[in-house]
Amino acid sequence: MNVLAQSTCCVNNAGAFGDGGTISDRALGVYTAVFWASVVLGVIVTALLLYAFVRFRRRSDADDPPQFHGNTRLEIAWTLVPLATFLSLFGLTAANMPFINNVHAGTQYTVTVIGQQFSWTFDYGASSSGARIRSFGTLYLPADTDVGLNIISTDPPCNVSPSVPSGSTLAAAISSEGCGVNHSFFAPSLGQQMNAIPGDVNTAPIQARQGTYYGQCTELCGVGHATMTFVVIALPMNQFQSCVFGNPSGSIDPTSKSCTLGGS
Ligand SMILES: [Cu+2]
Repeated sequence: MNVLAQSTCCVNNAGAFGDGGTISDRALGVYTAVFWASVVLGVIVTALLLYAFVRFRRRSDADDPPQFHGNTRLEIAWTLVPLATFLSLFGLTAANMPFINNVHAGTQYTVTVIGQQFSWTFDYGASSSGARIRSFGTLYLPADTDVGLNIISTDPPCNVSPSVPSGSTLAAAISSEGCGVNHSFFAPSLGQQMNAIPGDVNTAPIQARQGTYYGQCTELCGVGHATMTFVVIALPMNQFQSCVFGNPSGSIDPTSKSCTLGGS
């Protein structure tokens, strides 16, 4: 519902090929390099195959096409060229993984992302009055600024159905196992995805250009899984400050001007 309620102003690409920020830029850069390397390799291999089909085909029943065995130069070439190709693509991927996975050095803002059945809460710390500063269903970010995410799941609750006799083996099994539910924070156009696992804190960096982005839970977590959507709004820094930290009581008013893009 909150997705539909958003204004159509400033909505960025919601797909996985969005250019939402520096992290998605890196992911897209690796993807593009791998894609074009695959296209070039595919064209070369297809051309060589077609050439070999035609050039070395059997022309008649009596014809014995030329046989190749132990052509050392050919064998070295078709071993080294793919090896060098795949090692360089592996190197490119491995070199970019820390930037995509690890909270960047010097990051000043940390937001705790709380997944629960079936919604997302975002916690920005304590206000001057000691109250938690939280937003629900919408993650506010300062634009063009590195932010660290601590991603957790607060599920259980472990609700044993009243139809299961209390004290029974079944009730004990339900309450001791299988209550913890994983969620997964996924903001495709910002190039970030991380599981939310009960009892664990997973960290991830996030960075967004000014705009509105959509996200969703990507870990099947129960009957309301499909409703676990969220919105990311990247505001200019001064707007972000007054939207999130401007109220001593800690509350964030999503309808306020400071929390609205283009509001100021
Ligand atoms: Cu889910």
